[in-house]
Amino acid sequence: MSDRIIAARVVVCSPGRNYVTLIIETASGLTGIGDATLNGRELAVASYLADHVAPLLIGRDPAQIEDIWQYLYRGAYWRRGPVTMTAIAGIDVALWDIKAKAAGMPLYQLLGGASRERMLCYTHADGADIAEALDAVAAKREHGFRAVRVQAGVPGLNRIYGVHGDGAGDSYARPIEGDWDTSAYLRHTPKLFEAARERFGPELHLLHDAHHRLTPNEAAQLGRSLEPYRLFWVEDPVTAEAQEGWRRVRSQTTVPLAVGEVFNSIWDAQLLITERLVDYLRATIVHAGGITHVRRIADLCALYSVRTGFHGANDLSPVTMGAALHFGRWVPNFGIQEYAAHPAQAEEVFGWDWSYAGGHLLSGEAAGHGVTFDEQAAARFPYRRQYLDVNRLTDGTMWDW
Ligand code: GCO
Ligand code: MG
Repeated sequence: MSDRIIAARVVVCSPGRNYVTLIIETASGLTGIGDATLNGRELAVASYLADHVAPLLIGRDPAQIEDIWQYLYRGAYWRRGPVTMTAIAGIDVALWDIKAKAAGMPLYQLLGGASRERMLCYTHADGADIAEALDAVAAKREHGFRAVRVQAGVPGLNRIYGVHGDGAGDSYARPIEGDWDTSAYLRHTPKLFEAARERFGPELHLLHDAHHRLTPNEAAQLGRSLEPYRLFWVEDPVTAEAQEGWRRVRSQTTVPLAVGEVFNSIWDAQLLITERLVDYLRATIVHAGGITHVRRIADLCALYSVRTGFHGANDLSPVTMGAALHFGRWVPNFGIQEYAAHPAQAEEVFGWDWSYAGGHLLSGEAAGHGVTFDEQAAARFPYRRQYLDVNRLTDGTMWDW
């Protein structure tokens, strides 16, 4: 006999940072939890869900995940975009959670079973200068990390991505403005990785995030200058919109390339995948339509030897990490998972059975995705408006953050 959705509630809370959570309840007593957090635009998604979409779910069979997904995507005239696709993802993950709980299985079993026991992960190390950044890398190595993303301050620039916060923590009244100078960055970054290889030897995986700031030709220069240091990847060297620009980057450098944390659909990635212009796809479950859609992206990637490297900053809630680790446990073309610890207060609101050990992440064995949400605890952490940084060139011109 089929079950029925009887409630779909959105809760926005801020245990150390803002999270949007969707709770779906069924007539048979099952509860599914989904993450619908879009950093800096949380209430837009909350409204999309609560005001427009949640009423459409009531009375539906929660087992019909594919039809509900198609109804919300294909059925909507105004589709795609971060707000829509994050809202759909929240619903999709809650429904997969319910389906796995109904089956009494951890989610990875429903997806097709384990392809691996543990998922390689990378974390962040940064510093105001090269020495400080390398000390931060050393500290991460002490914790067992085998892959570390390294960002260092650039002489002459006051505040840049990844060094002075990830842009989400202190911008309450107005976005904080960073500054940027591409030539200074291109001069400095090879020195950082030369020093890192010298200090840590050949085995540690080193990653770097250029955060969408370069032209394709500048990205090609960066890639070539980093080739001697054998990076695991360079992330987002150019803006996501510069799709054909990736052809130039790819043809000029062999540095492995990663992209996709701002992608919302398979259409954003189609050219990059099918022309083999990138090595790792970072589209995430929460911002690209949930498990149902990211599975399609990963399958397309598999045809072109592109691997997953999912976004895992801490503005994606523990629910997304739980779902991503079940996905990573299954997906044959897994590459690496980003991992940045959540704020301590998040543990008062969310409970999870995934864990970190020795440079890897492990998915749990509880039925569903293994992440719980305590609505009463969430009420102790009310939403607070918060912005991502913005970025200007040193002459004041607005630039990509
Ligand atoms: C990363 C990302 C993040 C994003 C942030 C935006 O590689 O982890 O670039 O730091 O900027 O998640 O909300
Ligand atoms: Mg990034």
